[in-house]
Amino acid sequence: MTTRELYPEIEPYDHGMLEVGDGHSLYYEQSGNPDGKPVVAVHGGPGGGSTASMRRYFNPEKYRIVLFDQRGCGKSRPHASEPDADLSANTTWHLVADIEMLREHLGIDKWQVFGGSWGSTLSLAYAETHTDRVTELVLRGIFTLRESELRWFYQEGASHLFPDFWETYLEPIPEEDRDDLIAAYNRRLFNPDTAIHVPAGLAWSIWEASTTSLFVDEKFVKQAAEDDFWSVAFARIENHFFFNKGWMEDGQLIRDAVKLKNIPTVIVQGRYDACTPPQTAWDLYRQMPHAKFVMVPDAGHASIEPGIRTALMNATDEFASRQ
Ligand code: STX
Repeated sequence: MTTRELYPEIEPYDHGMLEVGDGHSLYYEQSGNPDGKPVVAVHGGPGGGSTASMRRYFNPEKYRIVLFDQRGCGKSRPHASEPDADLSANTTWHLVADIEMLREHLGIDKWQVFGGSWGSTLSLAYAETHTDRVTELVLRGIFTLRESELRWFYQEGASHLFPDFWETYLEPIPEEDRDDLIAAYNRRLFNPDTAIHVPAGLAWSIWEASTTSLFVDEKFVKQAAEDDFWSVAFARIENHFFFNKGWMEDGQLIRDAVKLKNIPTVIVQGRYDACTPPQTAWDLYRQMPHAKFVMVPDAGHASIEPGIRTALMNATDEFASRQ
């Protein structure tokens, strides 16, 4: 299969901070065509923050591209890497409400929702809550925060594929405390002592960075290892959401996907996705058979992998001219 390159780099024509309540202010930006079809790109993690490359999955002449940083990460404030960060007002449902507030703030009636990994989780939660605001869904590396999915990646499963990287993940946690690694990490990540939460944040983030692509993305691993500011916030936010099971019932997002039957949807999944294995994407597809399912045969989890990015761009191109 021929693969595509991303659209050229672009700069936002507008950006700002939106106060969403509870003392949180979110960074947002718009790029592409101000009169184009609106799309909101929902980043992963949670806690990953938006990146400039996320603008490049959309034809900039046809789309009005909205990116934002979810509570506590990226350029949003307060930042979750602060030693005594308080994440109590940072939950799935706060973020769903934030997306609605941003939509209203920008004067957008309906928009396409595009998200991978945790971005797919939040996109599903948003679309199932505000179904009439969503024109299309483009979802990748499907993650729905079920206990089985969390177990796979943080307790036992992916560990069997990456025994070498797993050792680094286990390092901050003493042997006698490994029965529930998400809980063990929770205690360390939220300890206000930097000598405790920084090493835990780095180890957690390095694990994820090491395992997201079919071939190890050394640049991403290096970033996770060197950027405490990013890694501590990423680890804390992810862990906080997973420790609390996303404030959802197990399987809720897949169960309620029947509500999405009128929303044109593309699901893009890497066959060798070790972070969010294809089972979840398949279970979702079974609940929304109207979706188009693209199984990329030679990819892992990351949106930037050639087969994944090509399938995503084909999807946004196909939807670009829908009214
Ligand atoms: N978390 C998967 C996820 O959403 C379980 C994710 N993994 N890496 C990312 O997001 C970034 C590339 C955004 C850092």
